[in-house]
Amino acid sequence: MDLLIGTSNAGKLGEFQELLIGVDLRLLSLKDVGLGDMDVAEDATTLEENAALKVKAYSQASGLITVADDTGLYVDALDGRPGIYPARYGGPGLTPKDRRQKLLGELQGVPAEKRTARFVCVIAVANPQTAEVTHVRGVCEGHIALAEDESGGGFGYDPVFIPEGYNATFSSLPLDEKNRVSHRGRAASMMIPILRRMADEK
Ligand code: ITT
Repeated sequence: MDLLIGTSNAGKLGEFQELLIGVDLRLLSLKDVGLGDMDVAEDATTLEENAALKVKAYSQASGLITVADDTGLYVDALDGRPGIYPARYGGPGLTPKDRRQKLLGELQGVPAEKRTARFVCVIAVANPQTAEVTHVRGVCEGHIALAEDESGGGFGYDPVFIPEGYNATFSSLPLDEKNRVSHRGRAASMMIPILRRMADEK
């Protein structure tokens, strides 16, 4: 079965490709199907609705079974900000590094034990034939580091997020290790049986 990975974020795409190794699917990216420039307005108020908006738009445009995710980052000391829209945190035109610096700046003076945070990832799958959308949700607890990890790995907020049980940020973990404990990895482990069933029914 062909499966379209509906994301324009290269970091997410790489993680999905690694997470789905060993599942008997032919993975396609938006670029592979000529939808590399397609933009979907994410204007809903929940991760589930935003994931559904993406997955429906990409599956209808491609005619393919599609997965997409919407991810939030919730920092307790900031009353849950960045929240559902971490890609927009700090305003338009910022780089991911600018947004991380903004987050560290807002947390200046907050001690390590009060920097608790969690990533929440909702993965949705849509079948264009039935228009059916199914969601799964994965959570990764952790805390925001005191400073940016300059090791260069990962994407987005990885250089400032330390998952529970680790002394290192997501940036410095090998991808298979991040995927074992991450929000996206946990959601994917629930999504894989659903994808296998869809492939069997094809
Ligand atoms: P798509 O909608 O095309 O998938 P996006 O980057 O806009 O790409 P989101 O709307 O889900 O995706 O935004 C999530 C933001 O949180 C974005 O800035 C990401 O860089 C960041 N993010 C998501 N997953 C992350 C992860 O596993 N580690 C670090 N940052 C992450």
